[in-house]
Amino acid sequence: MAFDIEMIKKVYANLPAKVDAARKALGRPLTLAEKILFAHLHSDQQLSNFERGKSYVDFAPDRVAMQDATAQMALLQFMQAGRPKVAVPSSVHCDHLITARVEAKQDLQVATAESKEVFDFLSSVSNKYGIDFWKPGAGIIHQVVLENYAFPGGMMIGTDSHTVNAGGLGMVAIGVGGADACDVMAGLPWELKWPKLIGVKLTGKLNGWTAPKDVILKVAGILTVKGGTGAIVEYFGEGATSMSCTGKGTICNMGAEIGATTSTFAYDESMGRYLKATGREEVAVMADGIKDYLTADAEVYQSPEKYFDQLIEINLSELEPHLNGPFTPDLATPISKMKEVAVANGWPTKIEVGLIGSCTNSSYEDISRAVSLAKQVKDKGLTLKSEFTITPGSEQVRYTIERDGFLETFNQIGAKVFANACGPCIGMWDRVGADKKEKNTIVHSFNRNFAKRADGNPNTFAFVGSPELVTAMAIAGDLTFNPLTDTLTNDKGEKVKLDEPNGQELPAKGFAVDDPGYQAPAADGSGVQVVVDPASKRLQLLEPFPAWEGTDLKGLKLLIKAKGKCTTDHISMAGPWLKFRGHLDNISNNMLIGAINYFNDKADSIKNELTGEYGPVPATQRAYKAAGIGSIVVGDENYGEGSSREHAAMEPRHLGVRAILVKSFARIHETNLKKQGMLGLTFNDKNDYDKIQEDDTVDIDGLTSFAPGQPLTIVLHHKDGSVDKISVNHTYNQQQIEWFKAGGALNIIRKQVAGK
Ligand code: MIC
Ligand code: SF4
Repeated sequence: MAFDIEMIKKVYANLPAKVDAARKALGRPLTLAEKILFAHLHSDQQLSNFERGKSYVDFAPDRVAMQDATAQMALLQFMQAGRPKVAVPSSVHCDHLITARVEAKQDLQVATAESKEVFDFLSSVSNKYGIDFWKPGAGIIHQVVLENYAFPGGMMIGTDSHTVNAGGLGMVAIGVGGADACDVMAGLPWELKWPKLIGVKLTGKLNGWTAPKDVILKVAGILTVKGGTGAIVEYFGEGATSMSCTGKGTICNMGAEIGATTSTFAYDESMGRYLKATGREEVAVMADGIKDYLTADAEVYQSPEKYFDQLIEINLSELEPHLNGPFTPDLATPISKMKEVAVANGWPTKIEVGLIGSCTNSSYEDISRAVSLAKQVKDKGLTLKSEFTITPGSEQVRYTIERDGFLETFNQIGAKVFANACGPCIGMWDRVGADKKEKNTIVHSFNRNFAKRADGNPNTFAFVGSPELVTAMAIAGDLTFNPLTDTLTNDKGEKVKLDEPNGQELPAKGFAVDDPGYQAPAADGSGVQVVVDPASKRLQLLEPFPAWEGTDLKGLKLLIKAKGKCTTDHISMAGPWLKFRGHLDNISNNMLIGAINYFNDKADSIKNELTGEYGPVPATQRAYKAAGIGSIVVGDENYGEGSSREHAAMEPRHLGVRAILVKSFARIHETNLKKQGMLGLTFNDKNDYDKIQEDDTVDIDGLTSFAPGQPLTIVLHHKDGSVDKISVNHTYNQQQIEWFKAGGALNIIRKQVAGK
């Protein structure tokens, strides 16, 4: 049965007329992404020929998805909005708070006890406000969404950057911070800058060792972690239609790693098959009925260069398997070059662990292809050289692969099956020996590989590849092994080659599941009490942030000038800190502890200008706050890349940082800052980054006439008495300026609701 079928019917009933109106207004054929965007304009938003990368536009998304680690803040904010029920279908998924330690069952029991307070909170808030709740063990948000909620042509936002996964089923699905989710659940429009469009034409057909993952690994290599910023990536061509729906999901999922707003594919037979296999034939039939509207107009794919801002072409028949890494997902190396590159760079070549699964790569097809390699271990007299783990994406996938004997095959070669949860992908991996910080290599089929991400060890070199390649590499235990050409030695001393992986797109016997872990909300939740213990270490009700004082900001201290990559993991680390995601004051103790101080190249060691001593970032900022002094954070390119977590914006806000000044921002983080009433500024001249000195006192001028498109001025008072004035830009529109003035967007919603 499909969830919220009435909502989907309504979307499909209105979509064609909206698309036709947009085509007429623009007077040209439309891409798929444009069709979905135009079909979801908010009712108060006038249709116009929006300027890509410039116009702010209001949308009405069809649904909201949240995962446990971000849902806490999203729902704490929603509770303040004063609405009785969510305005659009919404769901909460418990997946990030489960540590992978021993194996699924035991780990799940421990996590359920450890985070009981948080799960109970999420369950009761969901129950009260009409939100679908997926219990711990049900699966990872994006896989559960793909199996149950995603539908072609729909628009969804989710409080996780990999929400984009649903593009595999033809959606425009976008990762946001909790405050955005809160707005949409409260029935308000959702604002996004009209995106640029990148077209990726896939010719040829995947074959042999190459998998959908290699498409996105290749694209990441081409576009880098910034290259998709502000754009929707639309994949098309014969290579797209010949690929499975879940494979498309993998490609869209990792589009987050190139900073893309989202990625999507046109509705095709693979999506129809997937919808049917997951019990949603009704949706497939409806989509078939309007299928011309769920793909671009024919002219677009015939002459894509006319309609996309950038065009990339990849021939799948020639595409090689890739491994991307270490430490960044865009460092792409084709497997045939890995030996040379690894040796030249001195990367440790012994593979300690291979990990498959996660929200990115745990489809039935992925697992069946990986198992076809695992089978060869016994058949060919080999032994598995690395440790090997599997993290299924959902209970439905886990149950089905168990039924079909795949888990048994993995068990036979000594693999470990972890819970259906994020686990090692988000640092919830209690890896034995990681605390020794030894240099070592792991390969995985997840999407991110920033330093410390999986096991907290900064010396773990993590490489990202397809599940089948990861399996082969784990069998060989060697990063220089190329399964396409190299042989392994078996127990008889013979040289053997691994056969190419093969698998099934969908289970021949259909999917099955005993208990999917779903909990429906109460029909009338008004009587449900949500209790937050004031003494709790894990949950804390939110206090409104103070409004802007109405003056320019004078005498700010430089908190930190961050050097190089500063992702949301550097700003608000995950792993052990995930447990404080519902407690703003406690989680603020991790603020920027991973960022590298430009002046001493150390993490979490900055000069306290009041004492002249070096100390941790959070404690220093708390000292400034106690003294009533504001501060400013300076950063490099693509600051805040890597996730949707709004804690990275709320923590500085809570601790009294007034502005973040960087060379450039990642999209979600910039919006999160604005929503929380922070100033997010960029250097007009990037070289001015070099003018910032450690002992500077900083003024921000121009705020009393803060207006869209008007630069602000930053005055740097250096210690030697000299002064530098620099011009800084911002992208605030009028509405966002109001958020800043009110001290945060939520303060405005709260007033609106109170006024009613
Ligand atoms: C991630 O993959 O980094 C996460 C953990 O899923 C984050 C969300 C979070 O930090 O809770 C994301 O991608 O947005
Ligand atoms: Fe979870 Fe990793 Fe997917 Fe994020 S990327 S949702 S942490 S599995």
